[in-house]
Amino acid sequence: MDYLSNYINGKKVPAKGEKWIDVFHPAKGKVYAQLPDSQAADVEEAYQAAKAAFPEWSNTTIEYRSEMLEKIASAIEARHEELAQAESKDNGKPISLARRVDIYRAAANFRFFSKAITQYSSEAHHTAGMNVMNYTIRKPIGVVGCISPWNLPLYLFSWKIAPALAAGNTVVAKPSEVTPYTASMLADILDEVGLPKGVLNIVHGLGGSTGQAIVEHPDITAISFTGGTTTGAHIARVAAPMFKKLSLELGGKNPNIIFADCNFEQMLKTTVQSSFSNQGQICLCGSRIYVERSLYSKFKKAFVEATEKLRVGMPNEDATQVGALVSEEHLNKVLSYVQKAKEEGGKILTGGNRITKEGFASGYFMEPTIIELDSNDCTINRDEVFGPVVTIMPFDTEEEVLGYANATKYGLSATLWTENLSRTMRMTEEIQAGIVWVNTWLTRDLRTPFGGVKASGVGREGGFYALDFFTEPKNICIRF
Ligand code: TXE
Repeated sequence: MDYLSNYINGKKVPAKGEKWIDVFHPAKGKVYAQLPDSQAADVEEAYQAAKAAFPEWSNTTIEYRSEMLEKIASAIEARHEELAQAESKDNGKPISLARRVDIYRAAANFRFFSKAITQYSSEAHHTAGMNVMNYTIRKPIGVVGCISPWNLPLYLFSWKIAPALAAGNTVVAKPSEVTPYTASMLADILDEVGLPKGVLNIVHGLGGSTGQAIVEHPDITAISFTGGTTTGAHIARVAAPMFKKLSLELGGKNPNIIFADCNFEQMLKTTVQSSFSNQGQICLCGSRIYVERSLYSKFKKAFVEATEKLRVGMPNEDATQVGALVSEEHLNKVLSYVQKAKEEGGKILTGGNRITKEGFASGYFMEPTIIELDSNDCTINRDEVFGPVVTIMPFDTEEEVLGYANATKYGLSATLWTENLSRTMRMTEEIQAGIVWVNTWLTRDLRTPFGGVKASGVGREGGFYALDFFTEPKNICIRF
């Protein structure tokens, strides 16, 4: 059994209390590690370390911070396989995905922001005719809080930490209690590269204790959070009276809109990925699939066939395409949505069940599931399910499908498949989402704004948007 520790002031330290939380191996349904449930006193210790480190870190040169992040990126790459194995074990995701996406991107996040910060510059506004010059400097905020979820553990942890550090802040960070392992491995990497002590502090524990203590801390004045919409709303309520700066990346219920003129093969291949990658546990997965009626029966047959060919298997096997869901509680939640969909008239075209065959019974495996609907007005098309479950439904007109796409409280991403340029321009303008992919999915350029509208969040991450979030602009106006 592994016991994880907090990483505060450059050292692995035990939490002050005695409360421990089990960490499960989702493919086996067994506890393999424990992490401390850190309380307010532990967060305070982390805050004090970050506060003490701030003056020096925020006054280092950009080149120095850039080099530090670069070293972290290289150290992650050097341990790529070890980290990928750990992520796959902790989360249940296929090892191939952990290698190709999670750990690759964790290193890329540090490398990207090591470069982005060197291109981040101040603005000046010369007010001609008045002998006035305004210039705007961007100062780091101070001690900031980063709270991340379990679906892409190190990937999303680093997506917040890297820009926060690049901009000169010091950080108190909490990974998800469900998947804390790679964050604790990151602590070893920080030691190895010689990140000054106190610059990045990692505290483990439950959302309601450790996370809450970070959000409630009066002097942690900015919080970057990715997680569920309900948690995001709670964090916003706690933080608002203290006027904290908030970046909230929340849930999604993303439409995947397919027109008959699309490139069918490309669309089919990508739609299988956008439906079931990471067991459907990506906030960007396209969980509501709308298909133009003239293509509907061809699509339905081919999509069911392709889905049934997906190899559900042990996460550590190279050939596995779909692994285990992250926890039993989450699996049961996903299954309850399938049950509800059936009660509301949905027809299961494939899947729908927990996998209980030999070798799988104690793990949290579920069949990739397609549900056919005849109405958009049902729970499964309203709530974020966050599992290997998608719905399909035909449509006749652009106006009709736009209505379906926007009939949700969420607005994170959308995917559109068509070769018609005018339709693309019309639809992309009207779809309510922070990100619209056309004839592709999950294609990312780290410079672009990432985030959602409506209940999918507040603020944007990525590129200079993240650096804007993690700095405070100060305008200086000089008359000469
Ligand atoms: O997330 P939580 P959960 C969605 C998905 C999922 C649902 C709930 O639909 O089924 O959210 O998942 C910390 N103060 N997404 O409950 O609780 C928590 O410890 C401060 C979408 O696992 O939001 C963890 O570190 N922090 C999502 C982080 O918040 C608190 C990815 C996220 O956990 C806290 C994951 C509190 N009071 C789930 N309570 C996405 N957008 O990608 C919890 N936390």
